[in-house]
Parts: sequence; structure tokens; C-alpha cells
Amino acid sequence: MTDTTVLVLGFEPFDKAPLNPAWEVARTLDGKTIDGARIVGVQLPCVFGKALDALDAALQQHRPSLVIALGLAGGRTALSIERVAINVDDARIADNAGQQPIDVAVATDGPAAYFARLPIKQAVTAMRAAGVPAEVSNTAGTFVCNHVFYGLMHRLNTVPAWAQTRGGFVHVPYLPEMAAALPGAPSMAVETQCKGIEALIAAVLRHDPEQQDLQLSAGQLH
Ligand code: PCA
Repeated sequence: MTDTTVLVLGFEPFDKAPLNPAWEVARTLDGKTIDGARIVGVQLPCVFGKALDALDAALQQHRPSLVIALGLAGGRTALSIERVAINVDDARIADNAGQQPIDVAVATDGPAAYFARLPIKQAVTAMRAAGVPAEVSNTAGTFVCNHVFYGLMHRLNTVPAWAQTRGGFVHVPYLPEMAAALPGAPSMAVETQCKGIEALIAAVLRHDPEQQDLQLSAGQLH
């Protein structure tokens, strides 16, 4: 038996879309085991504030060693591991509860930004080695995804219980069935997205947190 739990969070559909690949991946991975670690998939509401309440409940219930939050970024061509979360909500559209905060802090007592607590370049290398398009992204936007990413990193950095917990955020492309209605839009099958997230989780679990991430430039990542 293992006591290592990996929490994979995936948003519910938003902006009138019927599906969100983030949740499709999280629910597909729920219950799997990777290198002895148990995956728990949890859905997040696409609602400012409520999404962080759901994150808090999931952290309390599952006490994970690793948290990977997933969200859709339509238009991306690869799984995008986010490097940095910023302390601002600035919504381009309303969330699923009709809220549209403009230039509001995620946490009034928090710093401007947090980096992901993940070896992001090691993870990109592992995902590509598994045959899945992956990249480092330097912006998670300013909508509910960045809100959750920042909220997650704020908790990992300020709550003693989560001082050793690793975590970060991955934006995922449209599913092919979504892109079929959006001619020209890039997409990735849910099976491929799952394979990439599994490779990321395995790479993070194998990585010694005391060790530096790979020092590779974008051109050297392979
Ligand atoms: N993507 C949105 C919010 C929920 C999701 O899956 C975002 O990128 O902020």
C-alpha cells in the first residue's frame, strides 16, 4: 500500500462549452497508480472564490504530496506547463457564476507572483520523451486558472502542512471533438493528454526536490 497521493484537479466546462478536457483528463486518471502513487481526480467549479474552496476541501481530504491542476487554454498546440502564477484576477469573460473581477488581487496579503513548485523542464523533457507535445508557458492568463494556480501556490508557501507538497498548473489544448466546430483550431486527443500528464507525474515523483531542475534552454529541450 502506498500513502503517496497525487491530486489532479480539472475544471468543469465554462464559456458555454459542452466539455472541458481538463476534467476529462482528471476523471480518466482518477484511481490510477503511477510509480506506487495513487491518483485522485477532483473537479473544480469555474468560479472565482468557489474554486479555491473546492481546492481547500480537496487538500484537507486527500493530503496529497503532489497537486497538478489542469485547465483548458483553447488555441494552445501542446500541454503547457505553467512557470508562474500572478496575484491578479482580470477576467475577459464572466465565470460560471456571472462574476467578472477586473484587476483584483487573488490574495491581498500575497506577493506579486509565485513560481510553480515543479521541475518544469524535467517534466517537459519527460512528456516529449513519451511522445506528447509539451512546452513551458510563461503565462497562465488572469482568469480562473491563474486564480487557482496562484491560490494553490499561496497555500503551499504559507500553510506549514503543505510546506513539502509540490504543485503546479498545466494548460491543455482543445479536444478534437471541440476543435471540429472551430475550423483551424489545434487539438489533442484525451488519450494523448492523459499520457502526457502521467509522464509529468512520473517525472516529478522521480525528481529529488533538493536537486535543481534541468538547466536547458527552450532550444535544448528535447
Ligand atoms: N480554463 C480557464 C478557466 C477554466 C479552464 O479550464 C482559464 O484558463 O482560466
